[in-house]
Amino acid sequence: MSKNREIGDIFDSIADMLDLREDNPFRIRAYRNAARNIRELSEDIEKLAERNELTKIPGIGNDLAEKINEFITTGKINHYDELKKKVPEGLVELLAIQGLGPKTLAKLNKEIGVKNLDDLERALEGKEILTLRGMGQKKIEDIKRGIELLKQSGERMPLGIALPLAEEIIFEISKIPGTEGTVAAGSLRRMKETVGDIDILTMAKNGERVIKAFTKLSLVKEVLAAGDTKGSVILKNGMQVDLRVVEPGSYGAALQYFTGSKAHNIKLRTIALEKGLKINEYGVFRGTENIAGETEEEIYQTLELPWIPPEIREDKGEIEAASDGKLPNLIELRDIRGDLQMHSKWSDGKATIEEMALRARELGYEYIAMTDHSPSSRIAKGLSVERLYEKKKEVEAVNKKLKGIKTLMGAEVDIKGDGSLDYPDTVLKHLDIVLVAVHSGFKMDRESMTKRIVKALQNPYVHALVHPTGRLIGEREAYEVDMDEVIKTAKVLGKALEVNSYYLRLDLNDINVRKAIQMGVKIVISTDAHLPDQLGMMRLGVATARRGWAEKKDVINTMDLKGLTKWLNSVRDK
Ligand code: DGT
Ligand code: CA
Ligand code: CA
Ligand code: ZN
Repeated sequence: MSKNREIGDIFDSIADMLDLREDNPFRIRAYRNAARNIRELSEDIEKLAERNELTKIPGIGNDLAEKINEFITTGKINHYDELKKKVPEGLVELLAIQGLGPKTLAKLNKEIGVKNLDDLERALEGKEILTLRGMGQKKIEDIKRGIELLKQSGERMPLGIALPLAEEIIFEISKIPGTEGTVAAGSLRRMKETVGDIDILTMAKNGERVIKAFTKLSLVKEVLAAGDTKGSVILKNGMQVDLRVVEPGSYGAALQYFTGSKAHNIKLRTIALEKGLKINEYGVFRGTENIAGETEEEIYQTLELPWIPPEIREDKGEIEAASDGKLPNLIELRDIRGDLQMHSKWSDGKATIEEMALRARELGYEYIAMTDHSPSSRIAKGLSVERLYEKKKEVEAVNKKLKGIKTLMGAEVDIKGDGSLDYPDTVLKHLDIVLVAVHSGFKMDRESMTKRIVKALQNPYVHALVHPTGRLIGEREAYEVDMDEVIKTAKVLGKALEVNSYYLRLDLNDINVRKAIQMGVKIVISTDAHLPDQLGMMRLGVATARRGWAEKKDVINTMDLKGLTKWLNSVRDK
């Protein structure tokens, strides 16, 4: 459904450019809404267009439907091309800077001629910028920090965007005649939270023909290289894809080599040398004799190692563990028995409790927890105590109606500035599961933030701290907090820490997961889904937990309902 994504992206860029031109806010919002709704469609937009049903999409009127049809029939949108001529390209890119909104940017452009990042950085160092209304030293510092963050995230793409894209490309490549065993390699296969580029490997006899077909895929914008074993392209969304075509005899060697990480491979090469072997992307060699290459297993075997899961190939002790027979038995997606954080229409979710429960049942889950927001999260339509009890009745009704899936009544409760919670204990004790989170006041100093979170965990009714560091990949840094202290507190009190699977969160990250489980703290992997489709993000959370060496026993939502209920009760009995 790449057209859905393409059109969504174009509508977003149109909104960006209109924003910079200080156009009508309603129009801008209309484009953004439309973009989101198109991306969230569960059907191909071309099919809807064929049936003349575009205006059935929420937020799409005749005007936008016409633009969608224009794109489907001609491959472009005139309005978009016209706008692009009027707004400097460098300026649009600056919108990605956190702390710099379209209004300020428009002013910077109009009044001091900022057209790109260079201009902006120069302006931030000068005096003239201080003459702009609303621009003080604090604002300047905020923008500088935003630039820093953007540069750090660079061109890296969140795993949650790259993964479905890679799957689509892999599907397309496997349709090219003569290809076999097409798979992802590189950081994508290692499920790193962001990827620099997508690496794909396939087997084929006629490499040149495969590469040629690859460069002609409809997602491709630009061809960087096209030989007979390697092709590189830039996709329409700016992402680079490298395809390598190998022979069956060296498939395993190439897969191992191109999966990396570089650090892991370097260590393997050293071990090979000690054994008098040479290892490269074609195989393992003793002198000129090729002794392995077809499968990854045999590559590792020649080095007297068991196969190592890609997610932990980072040279962080996995090779030593493998050699000692102490590799972790990593958790798998199929171990997950339920999802313990999600939202319904009661707060800011887009589906009913029943719709969420039904999808969870389809996924084979045994239970879910409905954890809508608490009153302080006003934008997220947090529930008053009164509404919370009304919702509890609906949960009970759904449980009566649906067999085979149990819905636990829960809440995601705001941790207030002083560490107290957004519902009183008299209310919390009536909930099956209580999650706590920081949703405001991110800019506290480290000591106060640590105290705030520790105090929240000390509440006897609390089960888990969710999205524990508050970071949003490429958008917002983690707040200042002493995670070691938080982990220690969780350990002492027997509380769980979440790995939030939402693709921009993945919070705890791999490093903190590893710290937590080393301390013996339990993890809960949940999606924070606001629609049924988002329940599918569980695989990103599981991957993050795997990167942190988590095993099934470390994760509470691998227990069956009985085990989980026992655990939930035991937390409160402590
Ligand atoms: P990325 O794309 O920045 O997210 O990270 P990777 O790990 O996918 O890196 P990439 O795309 O540059 O290369 C893919 C893999 O190829 C990498 O993980 C290991 C292997 N590789 C690349 N360059 C070297 C190298 O100089 N030495 C070794 N041993 N392996 C390399
Ligand atoms: Ca890569
Ligand atoms: Ca690459
Ligand atoms: Zn939330």
